[in-house]
This record gives sequence, C-alpha cells and structure tokens, in this order.
Amino acid sequence: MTPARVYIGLGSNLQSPVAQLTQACQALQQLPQCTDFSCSPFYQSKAVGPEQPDYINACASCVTELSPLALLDALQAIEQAQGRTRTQHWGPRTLDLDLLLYGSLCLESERLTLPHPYLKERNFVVVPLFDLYPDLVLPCGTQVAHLRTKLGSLGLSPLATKVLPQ
Ligand code: ROI
Repeated sequence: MTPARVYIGLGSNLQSPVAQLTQACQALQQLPQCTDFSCSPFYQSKAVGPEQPDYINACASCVTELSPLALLDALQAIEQAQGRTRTQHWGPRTLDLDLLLYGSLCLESERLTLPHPYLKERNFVVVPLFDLYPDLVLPCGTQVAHLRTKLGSLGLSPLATKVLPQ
C-alpha cells in the first residue's frame, strides 16, 4: 500500500493508565511497518459516559504501509496483549486504541468507520490531536484548530511529566 499518515487515539482508566499508554506507545513505535512515530502529551480527562475513574488520553501518529484493516488488527492485538478488559458498554477499560484518521480516507464498513465517528465531538481526542498537528485538516475540510476552539478543554488537564519525546 502507498504509505499513509495515520492518527490513533489512546485512552485508559484502569490498571495504571499512564503505564498503559506508555507501553502502548512503545508497542506502536515498534510496529515493523510504522515510521515517523510521535505522541502528544498525556491528559487526565473526566470520563464521558457513566460514572467511572478519570481517563488518561493522548494521540499518536505514524506513517504506515499497513492497510486500514491490517492496522486495526495490529491495534487490537496491542489492546489484547495489554489485557484489555471491558465488561460494560461505555464502561472503564485498560486500553483503547482508536484509529482516528487514515490519511484522507473516508470509509464506512462493519469493522471500521473513518474518520472515527466521535472525533469531532470529544475534546479528549481533539486537544491532543491539535497538539500533535495544529494544521491538520479532516477529510471533510474541517480544521482541527477550529474543533479545538469550539470544544475547549473543560475536564482536561495536561500531565506534568511528558512521558515520551515528540
Ligand atoms: N471518556 C474519556 N474522558 N476518555 C476516554 O478515552 C473515554 N473513552 C470511552 C468513554 C467510555 C466513552 N468515555 C471516555 O470509551
């Protein structure tokens, strides 16, 4: 496949969330078909959905030759390797890796919708995405900077320590 720049949303609110995200970033960085990896700062964020512990969220990006579904398989393998547990819909989880954007691809299939359907609504996705790539424009033409202004950063606090180099 032609290499595409992809963006991945990371989230965890169980079993040492910062360690979960750090480990997931290392696993993403080590994927054989991914280059030019970078990760945003980590944020603590109030849970959207039912009452549950705060999340740690971040966004990562790399360039990959994996197809969208092969990348999705790789993300799900990392989630499983880190013992993903999720008993309840919209409940707490050890690790969520959401494929947010795959180049400028728009896709609706049983396993995958691109761009990620909630991308435009959630500040815990948009804020770290903006940190990573402030000039990013979604396939529909929406600027991430516009979404960042619109959604604000209520409920989000950047973690003091930056865990990985950008
Ligand atoms: N809330 C926050 N703050 N961060 C998440 O990553 C997250 N993930 C989810 C739900 C349960 C919707 N809430 C979340 O899947």
